[in-house]
Amino acid sequence: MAVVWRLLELALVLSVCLTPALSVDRSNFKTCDQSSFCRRQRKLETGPSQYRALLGSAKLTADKLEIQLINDKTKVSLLLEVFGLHGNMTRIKINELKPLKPRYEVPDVLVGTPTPENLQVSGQDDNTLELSLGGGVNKLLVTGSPFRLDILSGQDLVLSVNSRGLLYFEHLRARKDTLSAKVSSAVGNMWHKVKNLFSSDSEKTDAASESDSEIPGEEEVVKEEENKKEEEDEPGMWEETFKTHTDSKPNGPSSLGLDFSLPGFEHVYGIPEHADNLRLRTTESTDPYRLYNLDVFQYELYNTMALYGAVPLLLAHNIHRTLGIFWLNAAETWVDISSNTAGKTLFGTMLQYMQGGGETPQTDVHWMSESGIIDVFLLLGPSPSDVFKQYASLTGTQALPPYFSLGYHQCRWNYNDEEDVRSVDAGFDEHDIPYDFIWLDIEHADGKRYFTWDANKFPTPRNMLDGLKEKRRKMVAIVDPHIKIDGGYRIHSEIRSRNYYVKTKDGSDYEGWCWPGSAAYPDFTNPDMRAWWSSMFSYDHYEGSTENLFVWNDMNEPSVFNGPEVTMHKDAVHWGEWEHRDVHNIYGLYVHQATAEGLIHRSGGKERPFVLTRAFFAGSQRYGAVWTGDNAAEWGHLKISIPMCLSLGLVGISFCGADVGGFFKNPEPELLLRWYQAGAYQPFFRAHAHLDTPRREPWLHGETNTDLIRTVLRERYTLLPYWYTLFYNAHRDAEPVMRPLWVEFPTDVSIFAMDDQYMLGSALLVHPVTEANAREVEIYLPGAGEVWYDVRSYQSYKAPQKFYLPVTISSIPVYQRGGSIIPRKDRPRRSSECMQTDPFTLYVALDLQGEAQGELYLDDGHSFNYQQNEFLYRQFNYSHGQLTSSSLDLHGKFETPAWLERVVIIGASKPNTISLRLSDGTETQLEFEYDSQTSVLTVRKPGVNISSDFTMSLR
Ligand code: NBV
Repeated sequence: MAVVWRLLELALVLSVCLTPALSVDRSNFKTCDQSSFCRRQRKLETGPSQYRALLGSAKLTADKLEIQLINDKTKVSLLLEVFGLHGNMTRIKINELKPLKPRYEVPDVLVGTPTPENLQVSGQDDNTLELSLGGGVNKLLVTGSPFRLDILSGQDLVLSVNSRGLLYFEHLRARKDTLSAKVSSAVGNMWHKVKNLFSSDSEKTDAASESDSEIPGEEEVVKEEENKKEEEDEPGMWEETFKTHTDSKPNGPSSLGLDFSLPGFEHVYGIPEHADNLRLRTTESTDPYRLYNLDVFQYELYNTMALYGAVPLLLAHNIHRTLGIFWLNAAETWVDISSNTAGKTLFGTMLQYMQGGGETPQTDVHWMSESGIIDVFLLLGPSPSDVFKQYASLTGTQALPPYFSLGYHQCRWNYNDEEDVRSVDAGFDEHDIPYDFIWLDIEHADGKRYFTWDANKFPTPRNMLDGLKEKRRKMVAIVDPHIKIDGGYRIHSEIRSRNYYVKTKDGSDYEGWCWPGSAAYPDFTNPDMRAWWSSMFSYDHYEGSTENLFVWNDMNEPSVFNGPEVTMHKDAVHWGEWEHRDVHNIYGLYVHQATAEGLIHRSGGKERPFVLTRAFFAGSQRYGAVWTGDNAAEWGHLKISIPMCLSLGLVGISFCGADVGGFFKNPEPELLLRWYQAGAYQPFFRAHAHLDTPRREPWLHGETNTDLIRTVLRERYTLLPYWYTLFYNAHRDAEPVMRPLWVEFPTDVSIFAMDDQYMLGSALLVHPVTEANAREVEIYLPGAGEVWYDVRSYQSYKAPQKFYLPVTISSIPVYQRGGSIIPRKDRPRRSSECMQTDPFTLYVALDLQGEAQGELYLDDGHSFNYQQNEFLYRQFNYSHGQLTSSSLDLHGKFETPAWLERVVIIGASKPNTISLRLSDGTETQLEFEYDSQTSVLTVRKPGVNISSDFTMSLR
């Protein structure tokens, strides 16, 4: 067996090494047509819905409206629940009125029960019920026949649900002509009985509580339901075969789908993860966007295929409004996007508009999931930041990362042994290049038994970690969720004896092939399993680990080499008897969560964790960082890292990065350099490389390149105070760190699809060079009446302005927005921790009115003490020749020796004198220099502690 496995491993590695051009083997992954529920749903035709809402059955309680829906063809009844939610949100749930057995409702994603808001009936006629939402700002119209929902804001139609009649709900049914049918129906009945035995009166299931229902007209409905006509079975409903794998589908068809129409919207975004542009394409002539966490070997660019993670949140934006549709379902999901302007040129659309003949542009979105229920949140904005806050109120915000995790990470598959680690670490010092983390991949562990060390290569892990600690640096080791089946491996034996593994449909432990050979998969959906896993990170369990060792979860889609589509069989069984089908997309989140909680736990709840994950779902932002998986050393992959991270930022996951240099293949020096230059301006900054590639540490590419990479890395480190402040704002207020231009300039239509440049916070615009041999780059600086400054030359540009910027190999086009203040630390050091008490410089970029504002957030950078107010949150304000520093949060108290060493005012005129006054009234005169060429005023040594209130006056 071991020999077979070695051969298989060799074949895998060779296939990686020998593949000349990179392209995914598409035949390994399903198309919509090969996924039977997608095929069934996609062939539905738009038109009047088959469903009727029985308005007579409406039951309005303080926080929700319930109405029964009936399918006029099949006579199957559904229950619609509509919730008005605080903060301009509406939730719609649709489930079967009487499912044969419970259907999965995604737990653990919502951070709490969303706060309800009163719904009131504000109008009614034979076929319509009008409800007021959000204190009357919005209205919800429920149309009985054909069933649809419309949300209006004032007189404007914002969004319609089921207006194209694609509501589809495959009710659970007994399989015809088989014994299993009788069994499953008996199981269903039994479930109702058992549930009623244990539930409180209010929770009793419909089957038992029919007679005392308060819903008028229900009797009539229930009778109709009894007459339900089963549709004919179609191929794939009860069994589905893909390549050599057969999905046994014991529950039969269970899919659901719903359409949403967005009048007035032409730009939609989100639903990562796909290697595609920021603006979602229409999918009329391609497959829908697929959300199904998959380990895709050598993924292709610009298509709708699923990748490692899935966040079912779609955003729509126009000049008046931003809105979101959050589809809370963890099963395989496909999203079709169509538009009535698709295929028309911009000119054609405009002409139609000007001639008055044009229909309103509209985007239609059709969601389809394989199982579960329909549970969808409509986030009504209206501004981009409202939508971010609304989504964060449901799923949480970005965890505040440890400060040092925003530094540079040096990774490769593999750093081979302790000596290798020592010499790479020393290389950084020899070449005077800062870095914070060195990473270990799968071979560091003993035979890929995670939580252990290879005794030959890493005999003294603690010494190695202590060596790094002395230099104030850290390490990350990989811990994957596939566990080697080996009786002598403690982790395996414990999981097995505790019965924590995912099961096959027949009840045995599910086994698959992965890196360690035959492996089993802990059931992370089980809270007890997660708690146990977390406890494995304590220092006594994870031998050789220390507080400067952090973790990386790879392969957590989960990746199963010999499974269908390289993942787990859908009929595998999880905790609570749920099928893998139901939980697939949330599995990776649970792995990440349990790991992050493990790191918190090992510190007694004191220290913030750093955990990187490849698979993710809605809510993963709460647990750490995400990277875009196995990209390639190709220019296209560098370019697409921008929209991929922007899309993640829009759905709450700000801590995103792509492997710098490209994972597969070998980057030429120019590509590697350009990638460093781009990566330095992306939130998670890690170089990584495939095991087969030549070494590529920063100093291996000639002196000039080493110098250039050093410059970039130092630039990253100077900006860490700004990055950290942005992460605090992401953590506190759900603001994406890396954001599309339209988030900052929401009415400039020309930038709605732009994804070769973006904003970092609201102050920096970045346009990395992503083309080979670039001589110039087309820059667009938005914002009527605004001004921008090149951060290196200080050249100013009035906006809006488009121009070609000549570039050299050292250029990284970055512009500071007039009106902003950016805190920096300009002294180069070995690592971010070495900079902790270093002084600050403020870069004040004046707008055309001579004003500017900015912020600085600061704390100890590693603990949770900030939650006890141990932080500083400063505001800087420049106006009328005065720079003031004050506290933005009076509760925050954090002591730091760091002082202000310089203030650089860009776009300034020359003053005669500059004085600094402290809050105790003391005043000092300051030295300064003025460069009339660039209009830059440099104020030397204000010398105040960064936490002091002060006023600096220019006269
Ligand atoms: O653990 C090995 C690699 C890892 O370096 C990479 O970052 C992951 O995305 N891992 C995938 C498994 C092998 C990929 C060919």
